[in-house]
Amino acid sequence: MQNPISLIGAPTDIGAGSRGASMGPEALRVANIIPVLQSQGLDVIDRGNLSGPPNPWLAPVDGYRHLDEVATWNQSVHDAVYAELQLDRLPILLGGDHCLGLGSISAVARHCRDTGKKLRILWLDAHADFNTSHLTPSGNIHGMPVACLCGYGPEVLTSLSGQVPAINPKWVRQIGIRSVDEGEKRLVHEAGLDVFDMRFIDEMGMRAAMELALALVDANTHLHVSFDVDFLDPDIAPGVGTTVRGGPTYREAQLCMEMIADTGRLASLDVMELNPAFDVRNRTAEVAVDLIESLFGKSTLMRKRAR
Ligand code: Z70
Ligand code: MN
Ligand code: MN
Ligand code: MN
Repeated sequence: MQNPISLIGAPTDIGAGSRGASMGPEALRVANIIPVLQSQGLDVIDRGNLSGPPNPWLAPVDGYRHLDEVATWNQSVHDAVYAELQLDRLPILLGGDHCLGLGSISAVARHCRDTGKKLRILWLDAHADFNTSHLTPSGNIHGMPVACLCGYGPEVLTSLSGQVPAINPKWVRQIGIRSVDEGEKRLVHEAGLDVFDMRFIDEMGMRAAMELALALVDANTHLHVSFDVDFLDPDIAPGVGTTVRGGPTYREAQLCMEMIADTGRLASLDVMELNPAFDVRNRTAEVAVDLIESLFGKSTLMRKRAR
C-alpha cells in the first residue's frame, strides 16, 4: 500500500544563522532512521547526499545571505525530490537548513499539478518562515521559504516549481509557531496563513489543533509535512540552531505525528534544521527519529484508522 521511501540528504547550512545543520543528514542516519523505518514494514532506499556550493559565510546583500548558493541548492533539491515523486516513491528530505523546504515543496507542487492531487502542507516549526528581504532581521533565507512558495521573494526562488506562486497560502497549516518577527506578522495575516500557534495549542490542546489542521484532508490529498526540529521544546530538542522556549512536549509532538499518520495521506516529508553541533550525544536526532516512527504509523496498540 505505502509507497516505498527514498531518503535524500542535503548537507548544507547555506540559509541558516549558525553553522552545523549541514551535519543533520548523517546524524539522522546515525540515529537509525533507516532501520526504524524498515521496522514499520517500509521499503527504504538511501539515495545518499546531494552536493552543492560550500557555505562562504558572508554578510547579507540586499536583504539576502547567500542567495546564489541557496538557489543552486534548492534547484538540486527540487530535481531530486521531483524525480522520486515521479517514481511513485515517498521522498524524505534530510536537511539541511529549512531554506531547502522551498525546493522540496516546489517539487511537490509541480507533482500535484501533474497528477491533479490536492496539496496540503503541514509546517511544523517554532517560526513562520514568512519573511521577505525587506522584512527580515537577519537576511537568513531559512526564515523565508513559506513566503517564497507563496510568491513573495526573488524570481530565482519563487519560480522553482515552474509556476509563480508555487502554492496557495490556503494550502498551508502552521503548527507550533511561537517566534514571528514584527513585519512578518503582518504578512502572515495579509496572506491568510492558517496558524495554530502555541497559544492555540495551550488553550485548545494539540488534538483540537490537529483535527482542524487535517479537517480537509481527503482521499485525493497529497499531504506534505515540513518538520523543522525547532518545532519541539528545547528541553527535548536542544540540537537546533535557534531554540525557542515553550514548544510542544514529547507527548504533544507524538500525538501530532500519530494524528498525521492516521490520515494515511502522508506523501512527502522534510526533516530540517537538526544541528548536531548544538546537540547532546545525538539526543535530538534520536527524538526526531522516534517522532518519524510515529509519523509512519508506529502506535502502542493496534488502532482503528480514525478516518
Ligand atoms: C527569524 C529570521 C528561523 C529557523 C530561525 C528566524 C528564522 N524569523 N528559522 N530558525 N528555522 O531570521 O527570519
Ligand atoms: Mn504521486
Ligand atoms: Mn523553519
Ligand atoms: Mn524554525
